[in-house]
Amino acid sequence: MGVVNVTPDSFSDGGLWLDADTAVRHGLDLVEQGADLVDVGGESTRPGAIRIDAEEELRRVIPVVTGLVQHGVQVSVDTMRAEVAERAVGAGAVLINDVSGGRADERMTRVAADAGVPIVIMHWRGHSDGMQNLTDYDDVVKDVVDELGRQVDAALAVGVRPEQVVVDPGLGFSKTGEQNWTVLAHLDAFTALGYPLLVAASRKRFLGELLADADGELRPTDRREAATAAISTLAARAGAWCVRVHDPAATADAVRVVARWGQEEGAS
Ligand code: PMM
Repeated sequence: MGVVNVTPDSFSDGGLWLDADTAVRHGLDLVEQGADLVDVGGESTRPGAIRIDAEEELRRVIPVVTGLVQHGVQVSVDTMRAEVAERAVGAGAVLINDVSGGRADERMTRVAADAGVPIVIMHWRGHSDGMQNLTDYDDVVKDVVDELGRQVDAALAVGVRPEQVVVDPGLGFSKTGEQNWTVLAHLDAFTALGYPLLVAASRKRFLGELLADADGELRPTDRREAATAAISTLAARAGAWCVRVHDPAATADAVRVVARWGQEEGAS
């Protein structure tokens, strides 16, 4: 899954694809690089981000979804708003990616149930302006799996079918850098939920921290690609169905390597 953030303020590509034509061209470029899906979002979820209104989100997202669908691209919509999801699916989006996993807008799961498209249920404790104050866990893996399981149950209760569900641990959402690493090392606990797993580590701050220079200066976002590809490899190896990345070229190759490696193991 390649990412097109139609936002002025996303942490790694904010402001680059704000114009709809530029965003569509970028989406096509992601497909060229090997992305099977292009995730279009109009609202930044970076820590501390302030929400925009629905009208502005629709204005940013719908023309880009429409443009990419016209080019035959499989589009997912990254939104916490049922109205945006509904309009995007109407414009041809094939997947709803809700980072709040149905918790920000109570109508979201019903929209997904009615539309019949897959929905990403991400582990989520609260909006971006306060989420980094919500990082207390007794056991981060167990607690995140349990809470995510409850979010899935809530979606199923309003009519989302099990085969529509994709789960995501939500790296960086109400999680410290250390907690992200612990979650990544235990992806088996998430695949055990029995749904396809999406992992979105691309360029996130914890990679900048890992690769910081001797003065503690974080590695800039545009130089976190090799680390992102390494995580894509390990996540695919751990059974992830999808990895969400900003620059798919290296990741697309990495997942092919993992698939080929796995075939060999299956044959022996
Ligand atoms: N992270 C971001 C945005 N959308 N969607 C899913 N499913 N999982 C994530 O972890 C996730 C997401 C924030 O990153 P961005 O600003 O680079 O898009």
